[in-house]
Amino acid sequence: MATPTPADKFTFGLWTIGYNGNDPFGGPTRPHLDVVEAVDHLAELGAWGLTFHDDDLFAFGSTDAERQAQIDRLKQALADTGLTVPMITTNLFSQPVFKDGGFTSNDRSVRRFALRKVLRNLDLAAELGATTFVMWGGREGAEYDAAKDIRAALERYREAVNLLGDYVTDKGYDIRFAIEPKPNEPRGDILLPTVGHALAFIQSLERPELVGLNPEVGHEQMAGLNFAAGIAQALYHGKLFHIDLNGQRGIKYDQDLVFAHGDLYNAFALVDLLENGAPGGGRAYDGPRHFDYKPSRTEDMTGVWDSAAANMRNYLLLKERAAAFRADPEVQAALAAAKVPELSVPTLAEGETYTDLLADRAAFEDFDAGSYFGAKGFGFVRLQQLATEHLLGAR
Ligand code: 3MF
Ligand code: MG
Ligand code: MG
Ligand code: MG
Repeated sequence: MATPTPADKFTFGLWTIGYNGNDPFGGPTRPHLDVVEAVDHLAELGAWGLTFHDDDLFAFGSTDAERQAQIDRLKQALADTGLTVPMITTNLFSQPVFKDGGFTSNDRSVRRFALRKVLRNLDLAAELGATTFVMWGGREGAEYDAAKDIRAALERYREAVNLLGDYVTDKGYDIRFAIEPKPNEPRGDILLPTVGHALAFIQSLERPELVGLNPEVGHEQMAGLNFAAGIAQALYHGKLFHIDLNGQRGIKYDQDLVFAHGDLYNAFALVDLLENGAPGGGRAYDGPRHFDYKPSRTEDMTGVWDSAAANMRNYLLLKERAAAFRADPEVQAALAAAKVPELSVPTLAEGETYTDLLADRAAFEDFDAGSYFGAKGFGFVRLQQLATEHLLGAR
């Protein structure tokens, strides 16, 4: 049951399984992972797709021939295994040229170079059939307030995304953009730090319909936010275009643990939402279940592949737990007692106006607000205990 198949739509970044252990305090602890080996292993494990940054596949500064050779090797591996490339993204953060950002660098010539790098990668996305183009603006930010005019930076960000929207539209590409918020790291503060900031920014664009979100579990949790709740709001606005699944334990550096190795309750709520959260039940999100994690630098290559499998297994186990939770008659009774379904009933009757509300004595004059003291508890704790027991496999 908890064995992944391509129908589950599990995808991995090449930079995830390919993480060599390099961190700010120490060098690599593992060898380089070749893309063909990555594709073969992922296919064996039951994954559906691979994603990558341009620089993951071919080194920055590659000649056209070197670049093409790597693209061809990837294409052959995809043809041999049936793996897909549903999303690609551009690295605008590793090279020295991007030390003050790409789209929002104070240096105009860097911004023009960044746009050219992304346009080139959009052509590759179209060539490989990727329909989502993620944009994580890791270096779009600052450490010092006087160093960055935030309103000008947002205007340049907007200029860039508008141009990319024009490009895919004119080219007829079937590609949508997904902005990935993150509060900090590597910059002291990053622009569009949370789901909420990004949602507001998207509404300022010329083609907002082309742009959505790629929220990451750990990124929202680094800001102390509830990830599942953020995803619910992204879904509410029709903006969940992609998702980065991983684990994070509290407000600290970006841990990128295996999915469910962080806040397990929130992972449970998230899977329940994605799998059962459509209005009336069923999948609320049908896109890739994309893992953006880092196999800890303590692990050898066996540990890398074990951790890749663990991401998928944990998702499927939580999916089973969430299905059992929903099917449990005691849970259904507890949900009803907690009035969870009642929140879907509009507060006003059909056609009712504020005049009608003001005339309704039962709503105010005759309403016994005091009767709530010591009575009419919602039973949310009982509901959470039932969730806990399902999560622990006790029911
Ligand atoms: C960094 C990230 C990024 C993005 C990637 C786009 C390197 O914290 O999460 O991974 O996910 O650039 O998908
Ligand atoms: Mg991340
Ligand atoms: Mg992360
Ligand atoms: Mg990410």
